[in-house]
Amino acid sequence: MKHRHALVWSALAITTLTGCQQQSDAPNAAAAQPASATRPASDYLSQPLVKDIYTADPSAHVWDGKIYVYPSHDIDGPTPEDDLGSHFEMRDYRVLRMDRIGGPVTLGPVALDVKDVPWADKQMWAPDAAKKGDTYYLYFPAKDKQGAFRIGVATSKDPMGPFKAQPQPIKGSYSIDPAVFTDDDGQSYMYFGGIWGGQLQRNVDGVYDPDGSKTDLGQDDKPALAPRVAKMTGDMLQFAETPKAVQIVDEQGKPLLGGDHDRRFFEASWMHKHKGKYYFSYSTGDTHYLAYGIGDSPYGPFTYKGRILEPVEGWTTHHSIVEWNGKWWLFYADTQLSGQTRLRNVKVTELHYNPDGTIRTIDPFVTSAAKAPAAP
Ligand code: FUB
Repeated sequence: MKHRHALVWSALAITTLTGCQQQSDAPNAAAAQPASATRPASDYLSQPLVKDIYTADPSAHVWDGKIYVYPSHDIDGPTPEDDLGSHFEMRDYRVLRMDRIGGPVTLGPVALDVKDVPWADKQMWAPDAAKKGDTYYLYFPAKDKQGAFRIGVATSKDPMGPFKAQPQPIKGSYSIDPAVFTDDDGQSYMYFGGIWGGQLQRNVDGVYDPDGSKTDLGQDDKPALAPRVAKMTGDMLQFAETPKAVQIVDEQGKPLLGGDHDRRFFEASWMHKHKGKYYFSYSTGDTHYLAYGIGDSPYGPFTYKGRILEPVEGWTTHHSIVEWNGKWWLFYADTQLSGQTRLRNVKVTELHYNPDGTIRTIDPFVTSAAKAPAAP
């Protein structure tokens, strides 16, 4: 992938946060290329939740009053960067736990390793988790032995894991970035999909075409590729229906077009419910925004409403939104610790709604004006 922001920031590299380099246990991270902060810490709206490993794609949940974050575990592999994300070579997952936001973060041991997933070959990308009864479910995308992304599920009685994987991926699953939302009536839905390296465009009919497009449909004036949603079965292990397209439309009800890179879906689905409305949020990928739409049903359509987060440092942007202690929180990631797109770090900041239910756009950087002392 082209790495617009990281290229800019790496040119500015300064080394005020080398503590993370000493603490990091990311395999080969320090050896391959010394970690280095790219700006003063005070430039960033919030600070990394953990510095011992690199983490991204944070899916946060509140269970029994505690906050659990299920991130990707970034490592520094040998593969050069490309537009398919081949450099995201993650092999396992580790879970973060907090008793309160702003408090100490517990980093769990390996919760699931690719070597323990019979069908998976590589690239354990952005996961999510769910709870039903006393069982926790870890949902994760990975490439199978044929190079096609599928979505797997693993279970545990402990939210920190270890999780035991099902022997096969979810039947009929494809592409990446599962996000599982449970509605007030107890029904769970999985949202998923991602274009370019996420292969959604190679699964237009749910069948993987290894020779399909590397990017998208290549039709800028046609509706953009849509994320997918499917009801989950009662046991949370399979789709209860064939996945459907999730429509994201403009204020006139027209689907966003493939050429509308500032607004169209790229990857990183998330669903949350606020005051009875459904909020579908996602990354616009190559334009680096977190965007959202609002709808009246978990299936959509969702009317595009704007941006949640302006571009972070790093190519990717991926998030989750949860309510904790009466406030709403955005979990996201950037590359503050490393300056490298493949070595990210997760963060959290408060999210605010406007009186009309829209979300106030967040700037991940602190502006000079905001830093300046108030005039006497
Ligand atoms: O972390 C690997 C991939 O990068 C994720 O699956 C995407 O959402 C993007 O963050």
